[in-house]
Amino acid sequence: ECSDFDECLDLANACTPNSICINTIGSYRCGQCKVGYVGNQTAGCFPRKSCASLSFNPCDGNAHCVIQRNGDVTCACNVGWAGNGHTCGKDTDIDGYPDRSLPCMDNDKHCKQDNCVFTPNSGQEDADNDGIGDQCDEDADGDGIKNVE
Ligand SMILES: [Ca+2]
Ligand SMILES: [Ca+2]
Ligand SMILES: [Ca+2]
Ligand SMILES: [Ca+2]
Repeated sequence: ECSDFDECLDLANACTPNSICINTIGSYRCGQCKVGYVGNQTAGCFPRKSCASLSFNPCDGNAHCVIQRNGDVTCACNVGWAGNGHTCGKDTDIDGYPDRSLPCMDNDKHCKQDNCVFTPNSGQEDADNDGIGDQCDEDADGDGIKNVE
């Protein structure tokens, strides 16, 4: 008499990790990824990115998690904070640029320091390129003569 052997219990990784294994009489089958995982038997099953999942929380403490229409998860800084969502810094004038430059400044312009910290200038215009935004540059065109004169 032959008895069935449960490959799902007795073989480590009979199916790709985190996928469903179904024992059958004399054999076994591999099914879909388990709930909360995406992928397939050949590519592997990986944790589904989710704002609710504790194992996947890439957002800054001052950011919130956003699920895009295509299922991607992104982070956005909360109101009063600016940055790329993974790193957020205080944004006093709420124009989307932080009061101080953030470590992500090489990759995202919204991590660069606001060139006019207390005046909203979401365009960061700086006609004379001296690093002081037009909105608070006493000599916006850099010709040596103050705006008021
Ligand atoms: Ca700002
Ligand atoms: Ca500003
Ligand atoms: Ca300037
Ligand atoms: Ca001037």
